[in-house]
Amino acid sequence: MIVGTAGHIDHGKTSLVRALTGIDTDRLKEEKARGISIDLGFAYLPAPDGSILGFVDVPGHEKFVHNMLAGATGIDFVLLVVAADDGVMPQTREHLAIVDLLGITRGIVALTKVDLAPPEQIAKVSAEIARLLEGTGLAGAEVVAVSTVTGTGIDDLRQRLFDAAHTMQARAATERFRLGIDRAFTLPGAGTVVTGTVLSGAVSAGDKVTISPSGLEARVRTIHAQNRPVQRGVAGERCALNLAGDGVSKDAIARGEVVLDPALHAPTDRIDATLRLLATETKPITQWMPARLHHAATEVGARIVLLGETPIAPGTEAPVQLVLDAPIAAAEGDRFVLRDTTAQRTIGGGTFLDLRAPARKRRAPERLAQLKAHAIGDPQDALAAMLEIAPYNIDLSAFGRDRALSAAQLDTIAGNLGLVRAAAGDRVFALSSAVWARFKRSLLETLKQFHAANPDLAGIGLEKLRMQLEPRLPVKPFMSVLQALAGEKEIGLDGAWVRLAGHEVRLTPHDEKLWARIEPLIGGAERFRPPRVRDIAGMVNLREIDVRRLLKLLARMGKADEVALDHFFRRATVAEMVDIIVDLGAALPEGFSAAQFRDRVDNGRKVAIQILEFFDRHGVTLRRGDLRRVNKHRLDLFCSVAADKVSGRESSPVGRPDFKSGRGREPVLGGFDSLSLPPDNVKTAS
Ligand SMILES: Nc1nc2c(ncn2[C@@H]2O[C@H](COP(=O)(O)OP(=O)(O)OP(=O)(O)O)[C@@H](O)[C@H]2O)c(=O)[nH]1
Ligand SMILES: [Mg+2]
Repeated sequence: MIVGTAGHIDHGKTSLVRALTGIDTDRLKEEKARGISIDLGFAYLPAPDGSILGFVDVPGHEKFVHNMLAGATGIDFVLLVVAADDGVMPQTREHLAIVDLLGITRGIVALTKVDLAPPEQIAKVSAEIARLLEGTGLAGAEVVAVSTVTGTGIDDLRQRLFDAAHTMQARAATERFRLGIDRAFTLPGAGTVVTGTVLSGAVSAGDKVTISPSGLEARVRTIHAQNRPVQRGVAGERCALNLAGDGVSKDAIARGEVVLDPALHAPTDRIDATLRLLATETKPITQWMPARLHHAATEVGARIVLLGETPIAPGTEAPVQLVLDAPIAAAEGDRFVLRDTTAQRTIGGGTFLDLRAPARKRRAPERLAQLKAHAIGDPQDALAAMLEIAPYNIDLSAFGRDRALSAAQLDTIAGNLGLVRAAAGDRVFALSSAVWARFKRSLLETLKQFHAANPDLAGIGLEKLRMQLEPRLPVKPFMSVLQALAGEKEIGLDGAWVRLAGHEVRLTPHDEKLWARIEPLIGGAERFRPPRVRDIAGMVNLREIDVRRLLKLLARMGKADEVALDHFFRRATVAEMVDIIVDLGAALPEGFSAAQFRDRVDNGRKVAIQILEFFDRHGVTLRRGDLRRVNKHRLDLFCSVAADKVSGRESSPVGRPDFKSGRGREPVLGGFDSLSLPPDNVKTAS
């Protein structure tokens, strides 16, 4: 358990910690000289049950409230100190308000210096304290009268702290690791050391960590938890980490940064949150009001954007967007405190709801509905609620990261909810099974209607299809979902075209016969320089116009391509040429020339250039000067994208594509990384 002091200057916080632990936490020369605390002090006390209590002693001076804030995050238990002779004073109120805004509900009031106050004064201050605590999370807290001069109440108080620690439930360490840094220093012989409270998860010697927001990477060499050398530090413990790594030094690390699991490093400067304005404020919070934001041990300038209709009145709570001057490392559900720009008073605070807040449409009803779902504390309930509302899909990886969830936790939640997951690159998107069913119905119905209206087309373009479906999925999850459906043989994917599995464009018997005569002419040994429409017409003794009509029809069906005017190649030949340029590209990463391509297809300079220009138009090749490079994102355009071929190229992170499994082992679909060229926007040379 970590105990934090709170209270007005000179009320006896440091003296009390010393009486309880035997440790003087005022270490600084200036603190000694002035007789006040300036920065945080730390002490430890072994309990009879073998556990160790950590103490964070904070300064009471109004100028050092920012230091108090840095220490107050991460404490479990507050020791609110009120001097019996002085009574409740301004920083008694302010520290109490801060503790309350941080959501700390366990604590004891130490009524100090009772040797200096007569009984009636003690009674008066006790009543004052009871009134003060009313309406806060500490309402009804025990008040213990103590004196560090006479020793009154000290043993009793210590025992009560031991009892509290004994009943305190250890924080779960199942989430990913985060530690808010309150000190960074160099230890002779050891190197760089950072200290702070482990906010979530656990850390072990040897772990790789990232300092966020700076992004500095480090390795944990050794760990002290609650002042003892250990192999592993867990949530709720004060830890000192000895860090190693390139560029790791005390000057490269600042108080307020967070040491975290590298997977969590994603600083943000725009956060949607709930904000409660303290009842003691005299003015409401208005649009774009500036403030100082305190989170963990960090402090940053911020602007407040109201998400509700009206200014926030004192004593009330409302959703806001916080636009920060600099990015911070945070997690959803973290508490924050706001102070005024001159750092003279605390004005309010609240809870972070969404770390990826949008800059636009931030007050749209749809957005506010999402925010409501974000406000749900339990991650499984929150996720279920989010997937019930537009846009009906979520980047599951980002959701897990922003709540500091471990991979195992996220997996369990997705399994419990029966989510359908789609892998796209290093991200995993999720849909509820109900939305998935709706999406699939919409997809199959759209394809059916498209085929009915366009019987001679091979299929609908990917992007056109995506825009028509309900719900509309982002490109990446959309692609991996299609991929999975193709694997299930529900649909067919031919390059950038999508069709129902059963759909096949059929030529009339007459055209069929004609094609049987023409195909060998453009598909044989001369396939890289096939005859043009006019030559074919002569060879099969037909009118040019009839040959052109048939070949254009075949192009629409995806069986031929018009590479240059009246010059058609079989689709299979185009696919073969794509393989050739891939080959050339691999051999010549700086680019290949038209002559080098011509040598491979042996078809003469003019035709070779026309083919390359055709590829340029479709984005398959990228031309610079006389050289071309291959655009790997467009390679699917002319080949039939068999599902197994694609999933072989990029393996799915969890399992094989498997749509039919119900709850329990949920499917994660292998997917591809980029959307091929939307064919609806491509003009062929005709
Ligand atoms: N008579 C009496 N004096 C006390 C007692 N506790 C503390 N003092 C005195 O009160 C003064 C302030 O004590 P500190 O412990 O430094 O007070 P603090 O709350 O830590 O002050 P800041 O950290 O500066 O906010 C010192 O001179 C102490 O000796 C007590 O129980 N009785
Ligand atoms: Mg002090």
